Amino acid sequence: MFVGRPFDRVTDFLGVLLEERGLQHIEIGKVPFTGGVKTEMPALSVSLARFLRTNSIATDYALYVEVNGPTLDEVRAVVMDKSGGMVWSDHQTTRDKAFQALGTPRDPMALLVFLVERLSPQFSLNDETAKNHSTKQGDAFKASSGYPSAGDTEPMPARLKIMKETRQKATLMVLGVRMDRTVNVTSASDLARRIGGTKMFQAAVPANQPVLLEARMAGGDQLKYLWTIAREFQAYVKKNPPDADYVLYADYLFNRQHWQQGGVQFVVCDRHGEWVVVELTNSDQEDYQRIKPISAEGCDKLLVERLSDRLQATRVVTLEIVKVDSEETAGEDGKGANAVDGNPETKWHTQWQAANPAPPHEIVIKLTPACKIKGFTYLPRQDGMENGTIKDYEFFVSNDGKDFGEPVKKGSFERVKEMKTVTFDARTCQFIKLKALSEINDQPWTSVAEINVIPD
Ligand SMILES: [Ca+2]
Repeated sequence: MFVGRPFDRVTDFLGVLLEERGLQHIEIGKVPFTGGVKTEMPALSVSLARFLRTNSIATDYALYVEVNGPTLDEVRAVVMDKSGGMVWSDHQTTRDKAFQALGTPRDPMALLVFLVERLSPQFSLNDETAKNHSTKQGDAFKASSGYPSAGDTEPMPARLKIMKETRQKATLMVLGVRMDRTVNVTSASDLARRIGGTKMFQAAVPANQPVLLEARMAGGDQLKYLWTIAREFQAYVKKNPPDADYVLYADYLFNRQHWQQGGVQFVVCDRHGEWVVVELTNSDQEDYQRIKPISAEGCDKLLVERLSDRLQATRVVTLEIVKVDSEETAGEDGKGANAVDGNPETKWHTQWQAANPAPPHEIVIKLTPACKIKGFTYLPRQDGMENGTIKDYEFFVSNDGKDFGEPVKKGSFERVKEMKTVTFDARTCQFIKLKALSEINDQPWTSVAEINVIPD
């Protein structure tokens, strides 16, 4: 028990130090006691005894500590029993050898460590008692500092395990994607669609009314920021039980010119508001460096990959265009990269304005990481036109991007707009190539809204 200024950081820290030495049943005083300042030790003791007799305490003993002077040249401590009987007192100043040994300038925290060393024998605290110390004060200290406590993070792996086991039947709802202090339905829907696309959860449904959290970054401390978001989101979910097994909140900070500046934070809670995944990623990390997010789409991609990693679900494969034999970039935005941007509205289209090169046309895509795939999907252009829609095709895989050998599959697509799924005996590869031999109306073009692979 300490009688100090309530919620004072120094008082809290002293509690943590004593707890770490093995002291049990520590409480921080709620009523401030300031009677000692500028009085002599005997007067301080009288005044503290009076305080204890008028303010009953929940513990057997009370500890009062002062660190005084502009250069912190004095430490005074008094331990009394709950009825005000003196147990121990200590008064250390710059005249004392042990105190001098602390050197200058003195740090208040170092003085507390010094005090705890002197106090430990009074409570029979030693290395043995320190071994099995409680973490209550430490947890409270961390929570008030904004960082997670062991009590916060320890149950999370068990919850994650449950989420892994039940995810095929579980629903996950995106309650908000916050960017630049705003949140909207479209970004939540986009992220939900991307998560749904990975088949990590049975369904990912967007909320109609996204939640705008208040948490703000302070002092550039991303970890603290993440946990501020986590706590605020948890409070929201507990107050507003969701119609889903899991809920997700994302927060993106990005700079469209400089990918290094930013961070992606996200929190997944179960329907009771308990944390399952609390994650951040920034330019110090491999996935961030690889994806280089400068847009909401990039941040979505990063988040989905992280979530997938945590679930150890079918790993999300990143597709990247290596080359296309032809692309129209003047008459429209028909660049090859549009075939793997995750957006069904954009497409790769071979050249049609200045020239109309004849098929076959081909697109080569790199997979990161190399993985075992058992098929691919082809989504034809989704607008009202058919130009470029593939009829006959050959599909190849390769480890080095040069030698593609014989096709692993060849066939003909039907004349429908729906996504086509082609499967074959699973192959490990790093590169794929789709070769379009003909177009459904025998025109010279090829177009692709999206290509994706089906991991084994
Ligand atoms: Ca596209």
